[in-house]
Amino acid sequence: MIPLERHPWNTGFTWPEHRGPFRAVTPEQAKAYDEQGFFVLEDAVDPTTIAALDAAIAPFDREVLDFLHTQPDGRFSIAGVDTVSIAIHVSARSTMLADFCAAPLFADLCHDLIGPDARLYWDQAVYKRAHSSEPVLWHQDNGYTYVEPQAYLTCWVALTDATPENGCVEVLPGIHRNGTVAHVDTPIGFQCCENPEGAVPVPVRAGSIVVFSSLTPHATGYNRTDEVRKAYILQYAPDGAVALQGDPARGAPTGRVTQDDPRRQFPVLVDSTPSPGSRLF
Ligand SMILES: O=C(O)CCC(=O)C(=O)O
Repeated sequence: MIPLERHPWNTGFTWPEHRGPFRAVTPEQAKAYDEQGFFVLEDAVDPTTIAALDAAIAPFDREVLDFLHTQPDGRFSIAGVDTVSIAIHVSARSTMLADFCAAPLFADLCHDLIGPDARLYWDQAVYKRAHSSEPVLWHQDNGYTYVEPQAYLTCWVALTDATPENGCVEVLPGIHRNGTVAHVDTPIGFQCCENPEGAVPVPVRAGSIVVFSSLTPHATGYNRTDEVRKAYILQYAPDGAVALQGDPARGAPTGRVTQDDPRRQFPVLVDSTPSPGSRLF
């Protein structure tokens, strides 16, 4: 295993093993999640729903592209008209997307991999533009915003086929078990390693979901094709999760913000019961 440096705020982490009983995952998938930090739910979302997601996200992606076109060089943070467009918190603006995020499949995944009480923590559509000019660098999701508990759940829903040619997810197995590692802040995003040995490309068909931990280092390469590669990314955290504020290079966190914004961080599982009705708009 690559000896990546620990994040300064990561002291005393123990990976929570998943022992069941399970509702959505097989024992083999739970084992893969525990040992490798990821697995794939093949063809989990039907083509009609994928088309509906694509249609629901389209105006938000258009809005992001219009905004990026007003920015110097068409760029804002890691996004750019010639690289990747990222539409965040779209479930707060679409009943269809909110319902999708609260669907029984995700409530059951939360039950299996998060615990009895879970909320949507974050959702975003990430569209890698045709012939994109940059990769998404190797990072853990918890390397961007440091959340506690550190281990939350990312579901990368492929809206188009994702291949090595158009920038599918690549993961680095095993690292997740040590918790959050140190990241450097580069002009094109946070980075925890470069060209790591043992990286695994995860090509998937549209409708499949790459399920991985917030602690699983991952990256996506260039899109070398003529078509946009589309993904809708849903993240779930235990109820009561907090985001730590501050600069890890400058010492201890300066604040803790509970992740329970009712507009976009609604409960999906309450006391092990799916809770789509508890969304607020
Ligand atoms: O979908 C992508 O290209 C990368 C997305 C990603 O790594 C993320 O949102 O953390």
